[in-house]
Parts: sequence; C-alpha cells; structure tokens
Amino acid sequence: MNTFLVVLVVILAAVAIGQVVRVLELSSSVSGKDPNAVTDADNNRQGWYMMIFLVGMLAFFLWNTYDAWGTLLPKSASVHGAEIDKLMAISMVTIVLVFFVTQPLLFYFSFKYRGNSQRKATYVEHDNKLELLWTSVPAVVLAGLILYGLSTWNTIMFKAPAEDPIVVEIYAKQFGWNARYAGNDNQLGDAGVRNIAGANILGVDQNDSKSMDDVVTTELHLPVGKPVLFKFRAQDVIHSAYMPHFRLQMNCVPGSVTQFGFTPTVTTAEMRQDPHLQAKVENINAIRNGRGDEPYTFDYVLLCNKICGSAHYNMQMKIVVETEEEYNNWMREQKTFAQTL
Ligand SMILES: [Cu+2]
Repeated sequence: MNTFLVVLVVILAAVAIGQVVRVLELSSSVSGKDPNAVTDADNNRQGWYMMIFLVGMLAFFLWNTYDAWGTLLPKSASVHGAEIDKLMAISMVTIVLVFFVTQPLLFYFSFKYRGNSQRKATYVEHDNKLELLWTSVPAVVLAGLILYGLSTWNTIMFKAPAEDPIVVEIYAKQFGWNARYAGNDNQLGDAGVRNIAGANILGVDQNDSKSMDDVVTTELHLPVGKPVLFKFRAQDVIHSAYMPHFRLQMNCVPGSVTQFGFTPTVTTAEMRQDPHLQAKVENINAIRNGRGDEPYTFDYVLLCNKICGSAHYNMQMKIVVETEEEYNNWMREQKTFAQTL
C-alpha cells in the first residue's frame, strides 16, 4: 500500500510540474517572448553551477581519501614489497596531481567562457602546436610510468636466485589451500593428480625418494628474514595465491608449476604492534562488537584472488611469520609424508 502511494505521489508530482511548465510557456507566448530563448541570466546561473560542482567534487575527493586512509594495507612485510609500494605511490601522486590541475581548468574555462550575448565565439579549425603538446606530454609521462613499472617487475621477478631458499609448494583446490615443505633435502618430491588417493590429497608420488621427508600442512609458517621459494600448483581450475601483506600474487594453474621467490621481513608479532594496523583492527572490532561477533586478531593470510567457484570467497590459509627458533619448533611437530603413509 505504501509503495502504491509513493508511486501515485510521484506520478501526480510529475503531472503538476508538467502543468506549471505549460502555464509558464503559455504566459510567455501571450507576452510575446520566446520561452526557449537562453538569456544571460541563464548562462550566469549555469556557469556558477559549474564552479559549485568543481568545489564539491574536490572536497568530496579529499574527504573520501581521508576517510578511507585507515582501510589501506599496513607497511609491506617483504623485501620486494617496498619496491611495489614505491611504484604505487609514484603512480598515485602523478594521477592525483594531474587530476588537481586538469579538473579545475576544465570547470573554470566552462565558467569563464560561458554564453554571453555581447560576445561571439572565435572559430579555430586546427592547431598543430596544441595537438603536438597534448599528445606528446601524456605519451612521455605514461611511457615513463610504464618503463618504471617494467623495471620494478624485472628486479622483483628476475633477480639472482637466493642461496638455499626454503622451498614450499602452495597447493590450491576447490576450496582450500595446503602447503608442502620440501623437508630435510629441501627438494619437493614429484606429484600429480593421478596419485591422489585417500589422505594423499596433493597427489605426492610415493615412489619418489624425495617425497618421503616432505611435510604437508594446513597452515603456512615462515621464518623471518629467510628467502622462500614458493612453487604453486592447482588441482582443478585456475586459482590465484594472493598475500596482500607481502605484496605478492601468483596464478596457480592446473598442469603447470608457477613460482615466486621472496623474503618476509616482519613477524606476525611485530606486525600486530604496527600503529596503522592496530587502528584498523580496533575499527574492525568495534563493528564486530556491535554485531555481537568474536573479536578479530590480526594474522597474515593467503587468499584466492581468482573467482574459482561458489566457495571462492572462503578460500584462505593462515600465514605465521616467526623467528627461526619458533619455526623450527613448529616444523618438528609436523609429520613427514612417510609418517602419514
Ligand atoms: Cu580459488
């Protein structure tokens, strides 16, 4: 009933506005004026609307940036992450500077050269100098950003391999993650979907001697400051291993192995002391508290960043970055592949 009344009121309001406009048109035709003629007063009003919109838009941009600042990721927790953050910062500063120069000019010119019955527009057919300027300046700036991005990518992806990295397989399937550590020999045994049977959910090859000391886990533990080499595999569809706090993402593709080498620099315990992160966690817990949910404690997380099916949203694995001693203690408690057979 309420909806019906609202629709009725809207329709009647539209009819009423239509009638008022019609009356205005008729009255101006009686007095001999063209109802569609644009007057200087109309142009002035539209010009000032442009300026008001400009100020409102810039104010909204500044408020929005300020308001959302606390939801940004905390400082990077990996060596290469600092490079990615620098690239991101330089790109964003460039974009925002250009925004603050071009948008005010655009709106100000609309205002300054608004219609005026005393003034006639100049007809300009073509201007080579202007064309050259507004083509070459953005081209040079964009080429600079792209070259900088490519060189950052190259230094992260094609650096000399670290000596003796800890080799860990990250295994994706609908819908969950497993990690497989290479064990004492630091070499992963062969694996493939045809070997999947019973508890051997990763399809580790029992006939490969390198498999026996491998360790399959449901949590990812990493010692701080030690180089790690991830080998990514997928069982069914393409997934994407996303570890935002390390500024790391790599697709996991069925039938092939992708890899990424990096070094974590901040332990979970240290990251929990970061002021930016603490403010963020407080904000989350204020919301959770309002709903009567359990409080949240920060942990690094591995998420899937490829929409891979109905439970994609819940595909995550806890990551713990700890001291080498804590890592070794944890590793001693895990079962090797041979022990699970
Ligand atoms: Cu997935």
